Amino acid sequence: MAVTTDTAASVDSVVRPRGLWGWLTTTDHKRIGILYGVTAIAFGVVGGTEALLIRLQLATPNGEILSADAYNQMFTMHGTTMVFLVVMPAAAAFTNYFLPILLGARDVAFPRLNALSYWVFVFGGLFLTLTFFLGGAPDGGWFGYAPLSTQVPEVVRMDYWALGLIVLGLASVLSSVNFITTVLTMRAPGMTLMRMPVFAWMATVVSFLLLFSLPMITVGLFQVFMDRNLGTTFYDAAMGGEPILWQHLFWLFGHPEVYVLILPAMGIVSEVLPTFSRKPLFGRSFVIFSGMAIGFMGFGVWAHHMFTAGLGPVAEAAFGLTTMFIAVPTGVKIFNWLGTIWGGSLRLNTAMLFSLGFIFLFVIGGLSGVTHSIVPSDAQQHDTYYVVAHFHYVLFGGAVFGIFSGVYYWWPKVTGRLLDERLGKWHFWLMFVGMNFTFGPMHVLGLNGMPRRTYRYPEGLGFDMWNMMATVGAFTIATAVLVFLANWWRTRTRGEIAGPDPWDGRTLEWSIPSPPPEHNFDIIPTVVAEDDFWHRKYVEDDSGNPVAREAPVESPVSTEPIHLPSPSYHPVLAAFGIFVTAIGAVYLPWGLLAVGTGAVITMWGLFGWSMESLTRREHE
Ligand code: HEM
Ligand SMILES: [Cu+2]
Repeated sequence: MAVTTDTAASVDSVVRPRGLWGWLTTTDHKRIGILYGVTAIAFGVVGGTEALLIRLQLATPNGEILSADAYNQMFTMHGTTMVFLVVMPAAAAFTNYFLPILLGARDVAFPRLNALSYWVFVFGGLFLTLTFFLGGAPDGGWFGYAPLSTQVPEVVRMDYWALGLIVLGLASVLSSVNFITTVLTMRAPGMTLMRMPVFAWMATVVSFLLLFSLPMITVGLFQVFMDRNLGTTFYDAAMGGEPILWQHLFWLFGHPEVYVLILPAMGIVSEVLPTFSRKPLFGRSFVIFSGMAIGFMGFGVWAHHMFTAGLGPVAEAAFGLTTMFIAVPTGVKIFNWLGTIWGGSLRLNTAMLFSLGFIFLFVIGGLSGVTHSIVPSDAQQHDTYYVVAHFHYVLFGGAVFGIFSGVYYWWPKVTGRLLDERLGKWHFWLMFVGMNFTFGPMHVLGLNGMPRRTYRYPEGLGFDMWNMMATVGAFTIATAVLVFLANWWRTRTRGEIAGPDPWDGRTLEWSIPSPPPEHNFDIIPTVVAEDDFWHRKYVEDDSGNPVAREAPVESPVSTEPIHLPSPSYHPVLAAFGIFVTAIGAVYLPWGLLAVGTGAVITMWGLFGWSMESLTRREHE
């Protein structure tokens, strides 16, 4: 390999606790990334089980598995869980682990803030899930429309929902600030913005999206909470309030959010395709700029979720048009990916298959999305299974397939071992077939008029066969997930040992050992080109084909001491305080005691945190 790794660099002598305490107090971005990933998988099992229960209930007419009330909880928690507790943290796992490495940095800009955002996220997720055991889970749908979210204040379900999302939003704001600062200040010498890997770019766009969209829903959620508990009437039409206001605030966040879910997957695919096509990404700057364009335009299309709310012809025409336009940068990316594969020498391993599956499924989801931008068709499709088909092609076929592509691609870097390819291919094909069986028929169901969020349907409407197919598909997906978990289990001990660069990669993470040492780089690399690591290994011959360098470029060996952030329990403590505060807020007025206690714990955490930094950072 190209870079010397026998470490002459000495890491400074902060004592690092082992075991559970080590994980609780870690400030290492790689460990935090692993925590995010494992947590996302755990919540994925929860959200997937909810989906299976939904599908069992709908498998046959007049389903008897769930009551109407239980069904409402299931789809609400399924949607909320999948969006906020599975896909977002899975993306955060990759960003935490790889953003610093891709930039040639030793950590994120604010390591303890990073830990705080993880712990706030975990407690927010627990808080939301806790309600299953406290008299019922949220049941107002993942977009919590008023009055569904504001009525019945004596039942606490939607209080948990509103406060849970506020807490989760806080976690996302914290990590967004951290990632943006990291990108702006921590890049290795020579790593210009345009030389940043596309995944790092997409993570940056996502961070800005979150930073600008979360304040809107946070305000909206506080108003939901106040309407429920403090006698305000923001969303109460009978008292002069306006339920449509909630829809605006929700979708001003909610539409950018769908790009928060999909852009990381697009970033992953943009790393995987070049590696396994043995070609640089085609039209790299177009991929980056179209990602930014999607980010900007994502804020201008929110009302396409509200065409049936009666916004009037001008607004409907305007939002229909912006929605059609946003398909353009998306299409640009697809052509760039196809251009990357075109004429490449493809290696069809599991990571690559998931990326190709992503392109295929995402195109289907994108096209059905364009049909929603046509207002009269949307009026027909709205709240039918056609919409459910659309967003699952994007979220499952797109986001989840992209994430699995990243899992197979980066697993050897994180664990030092390769996932088994034979099991991986089983995983891919079962998931690909299952996904199409599950969500393909939903297009037909929707066009035939089956409404979404309905817990039962009578016989003889032409729904029966398609629903059965969808349920069989869902269990096929579940089988695929089991194959993946088995692969993970097997790989722990029997997986093939991966060298530092198992795929002949292009970017900096492949220049360091697998798994990387705590300090990532012995010497911070100096970057001279896009895909810098590739150019250290290859030169081009006269016809532009890569030829391996005879003597790979060696990095010098460092003797400088390396400072790493010290472990700290203060982030967990502060996050726990926020959790206690939120629980107290659900049970006002006597919950005020817990609100106060939680606030004290949080302040204690933050105070200890600020004291500790002065004593430990001797090198800066
Ligand atoms: C095994 C995979 C999955 C199956 C079988 C499945 C199935 C379903 C079903 C049947 C519904 C109810 C539709 C309705 O009544 O409106 C639903 C809703 C939903 N699903 Fe999935 N889903 C799966 C994976 C995912 C993933 C990965 C996401 C990613 C973010 C997701 C996001 C949503 C959302 C946001 C809703 C809307 C919930 C609501 O109406 O409040 N699902 N899903
Ligand atoms: Cu939208």
